[in-house]
This record gives sequence, structure tokens and C-alpha cells, in this order.
Amino acid sequence: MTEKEVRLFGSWASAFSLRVEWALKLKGIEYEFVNEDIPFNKSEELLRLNPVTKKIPVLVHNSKPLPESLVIIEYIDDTWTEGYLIMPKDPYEMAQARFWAKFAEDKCIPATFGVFLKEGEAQQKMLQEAREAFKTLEQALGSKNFFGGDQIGYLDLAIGWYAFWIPIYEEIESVSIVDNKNAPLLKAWFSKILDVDMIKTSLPPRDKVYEFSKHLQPHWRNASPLK
Ligand SMILES: N[C@@H](CCC(=O)N[C@@H](CS)C(=O)NCC(=O)O)C(=O)O
Repeated sequence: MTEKEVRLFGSWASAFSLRVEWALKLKGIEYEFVNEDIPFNKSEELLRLNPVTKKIPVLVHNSKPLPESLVIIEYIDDTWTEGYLIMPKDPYEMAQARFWAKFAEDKCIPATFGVFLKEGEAQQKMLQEAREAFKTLEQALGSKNFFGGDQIGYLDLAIGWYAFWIPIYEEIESVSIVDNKNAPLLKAWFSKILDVDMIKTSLPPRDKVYEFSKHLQPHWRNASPLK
């Protein structure tokens, strides 16, 4: 059997590998998906391919490995230049998209995991931080349908998983992080992005992700997924 030119080491339950899959699908790139048993049973091959962070996702293109999902998405857009454009063409818009993706990684994700993993007063503090961060993030959307404009782009891929995962965390913890009162534009975007065919058809089963998240919650409380 010959190895596919493009392989993605990921996990069925990882939002970070899913965002890379979305980029590959938008470009129409054929790839082999290698499912890693994260976090307890990483393969030797993954550790060899990504000795620095030892995390998924790792894209392997023509035997060359590349980690970090947002870096991978840019690499995909730069390498397969035909067809769907993921990054905005205009340099200023491109820089803005990168700025907001960084804001989301630095502010929205830690606060969201904080809500999911902390309890009591500490959770309430994280909830307030998360709600403020999402309200701020909403500014990047404004009156557009998607962060990328009329169609999904880089920032939609970077944060699209929120639309699927946040309601699951909200349900498990009986809290509201993104709602019509706090961030109505973002909440409406949740529905819009989940309705995009490519996104809708590539999501893992909700009940499996729900169970998996609940199952890992105690482990993540001791070893944050963001460490
Ligand atoms: N910043 C990284 C985050 C990747 C990440 O956190 N991957 C998790 C799975 S979702 C992982 O491999 N965890 C294994 C570990 O922490 O040992 C990216 O965007 O690629």
C-alpha cells in the first residue's frame, strides 16, 4: 500500500484536528486520517512526528510533518492555491483575521475551558471572563454572515468548533456562555455555520462528544488540556 501524500494525525473528538479537516475539505484535498487515542495512548509515530508538543493535529505532507492547527490551515491555503481561498486576500484583512484568531485562542478558549473545568466561585469568574471575551469577539463579525464575509474563511474555521462544543459544555455544566442576550450575533452565527453542508456533515456525533467530554472532565481538572 502506498502512503497518501497527505496524512492528518488527529482525533475524532478533537476540535483542533477538525478545523484542519475543514480546511482540507474546502480545498478538496484527499487525505488519510490517522486517529490517535488522545490523551492516554499516543502512538510512537505521533511522538516521532511531533516531539516538541507531542500533540495532535499533525499534518504530514510528502513525509514532512507540521504541527499546530492554525499554522497548518495557513500552510494548506499557501500550498494548494487553486480553488477555495481560506485566508483573505487583502493584507490588512488577513492580518485582522490572524489578530482575532489569536484573541480567540488567548482569551475565549482558556475562559471556556475554565468554565468547563472549574467549580463554584472560580467557575463564576471564568464565566464572566468568557462572556466578555465572546462579546468582544462578536465585533469581528459585525453585520456579516460569516467572519469571512458571505462565505466561511480562516476565522470561521478557527472558531467554528465553538458552535458545536460550547452548547455541549453549557449543557454539562448548566451554564450559559454564549446566548442571545450576551452575544446575539455570535449566537446567530452558531446556527449559520452549523448549517453549512461541509461543516454539518463532518461533525462527530453529539452524544459521543458529550460522553467523551464528561469522561475526560476529571482528567482535565488535574491536567488542563491547554497545558
Ligand atoms: N494549539 C494546538 C492545540 C492542540 C491540542 O491541544 N491537542 C490536544 C487534543 S485536542 C492534544 O493533542 N492533547 C494531548 C496532550 O495534551 O497530551 C493546536 O491548535 O494544534
